[in-house]
Amino acid sequence: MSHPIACPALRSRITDADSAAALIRPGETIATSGFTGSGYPKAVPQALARRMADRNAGEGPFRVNLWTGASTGPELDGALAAVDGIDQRLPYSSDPVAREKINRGEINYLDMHLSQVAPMAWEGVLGPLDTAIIEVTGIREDGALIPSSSVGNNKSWLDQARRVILEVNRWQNPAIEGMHDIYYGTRLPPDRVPIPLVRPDQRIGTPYFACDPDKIVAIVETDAPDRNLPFAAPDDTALAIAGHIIEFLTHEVARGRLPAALLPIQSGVGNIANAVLSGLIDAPFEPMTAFTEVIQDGMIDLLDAGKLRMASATAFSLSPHVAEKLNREMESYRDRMILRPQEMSNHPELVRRLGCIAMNGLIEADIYGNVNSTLVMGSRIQNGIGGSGDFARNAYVSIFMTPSTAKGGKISAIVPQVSHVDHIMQDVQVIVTEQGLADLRGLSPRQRAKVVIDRCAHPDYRALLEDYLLRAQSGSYGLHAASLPGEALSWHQRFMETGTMQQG
Ligand code: 0RQ
Repeated sequence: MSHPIACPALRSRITDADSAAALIRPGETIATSGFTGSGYPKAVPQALARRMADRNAGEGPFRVNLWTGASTGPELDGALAAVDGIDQRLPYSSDPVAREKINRGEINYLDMHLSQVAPMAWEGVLGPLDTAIIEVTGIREDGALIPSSSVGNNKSWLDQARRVILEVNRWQNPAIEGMHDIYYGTRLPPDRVPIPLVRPDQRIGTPYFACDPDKIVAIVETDAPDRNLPFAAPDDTALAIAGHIIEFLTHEVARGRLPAALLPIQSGVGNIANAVLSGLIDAPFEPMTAFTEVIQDGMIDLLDAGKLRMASATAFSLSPHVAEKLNREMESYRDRMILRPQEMSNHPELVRRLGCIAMNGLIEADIYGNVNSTLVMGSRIQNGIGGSGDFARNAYVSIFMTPSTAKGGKISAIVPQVSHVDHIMQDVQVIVTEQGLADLRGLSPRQRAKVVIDRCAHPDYRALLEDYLLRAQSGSYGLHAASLPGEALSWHQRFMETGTMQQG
């Protein structure tokens, strides 16, 4: 395809970003492409932010509701948040400017399970959708849209929006065409039927989005890479965590509880998750598959090493140099990757059926194995629950990993009681820190507490946790999961008052 916009009828809608952004009115709900910093629109949101800034200086506030797939890039979340342009935001955001405004109570942030966003939008409970702004790689002659480096909720946004603005990004290699699998078989109950996917490498849809051409009001051409932060090189902590997980998986294979090639792996966001993937290169498992949400650098390494046969996800989440390499060599990767709508990549039915090995990060875990992934000190949003809940509850093995301390040792990641619960103890089977791995399967809360403290807590906090548990086990209202409510969150209180969870 020589010109990325091959559909003659749609070429007449090509315009500039300012004209496209001028179609959006204050108070609208806009839904965009974009998932973990890939495939988000880059020009129209910045033009919209300029309009908002102008209007804020004159006529008064210009804000919109912003729905996406997950996190986007500084040109979208960052630009709109900086001009106070976001009223409501869903479902996952990691932008530092937006985070600050959410935590100041200036943005209404709906932190939702990523698999549930599209179905809830279809139910109508989120309200009507005015404008979809979707990045695509190209438009075929018949009007079908070639997706970009993420799929996210694009299919649903294109279907539901009253009008559609497309950004056609020439930066994306046209060889990406054919990588995507867009399933159009979803329905609301009572018409919902089983999803016919039984292997991670299976295609059940079409490579393209369909969109009513009458709804497409503007097409803007861009030529810009996704902007993602590079992953940090794995440090000793990340390497130790990776080592514990690989030892555990090796043991599970030896016991006959996992096949030699493992089950499809899911890996969360962040440096530790990426380090674990890199660590799998030297592990004996092959050929692995991935049924996950994002494809990070570590997965590309595994594909390159021949350890990973294929990866199914909804988006890339790559360091800039790896994104460039992938884009350059797209032809050689295309048939080993499938990008699906996030409703499919994270679908509980599929995660359960395929038996994923889920590996996600956490903020803090308590001695019983309840996990907080989202709220620092119980109130300050970090990013959001993302897909961690979609996978954790339904996985074959649900692993959570973290350094045992944060903020230079001033915070223990293992606490008497989590200050907020995202994943209840029933959804948390294994906890790993650089100190060790706690396999909590088959253990009661009393047994869990001992294993979590012994294996996962940092030595600086171990004695404090043992002391708490001992006293709780004599002074608690019940002894099933002993707790001292007046003291359980005192570590957090101490941190907020003194800057450390350590005792004076
Ligand atoms: O803050 O950046 O200011 O230094 O949290 O922590 O240790 O770099 O870890 O990058 O793996 O992220 C849970 C946030 C971990 C991530 C979380 C502070 C710490 C640092 C990041 P700074 P690290 P990671 C599917 C899976 C939810 C979504 C999910 C996440 C920052 O994994 O967002 O799992 N998970 N999705 O200092 C205070 C603590 C802390 C703490 C860490 N106990 N107290 N601050 N931090 N622990 C993929 C998707 O859904 C898209």
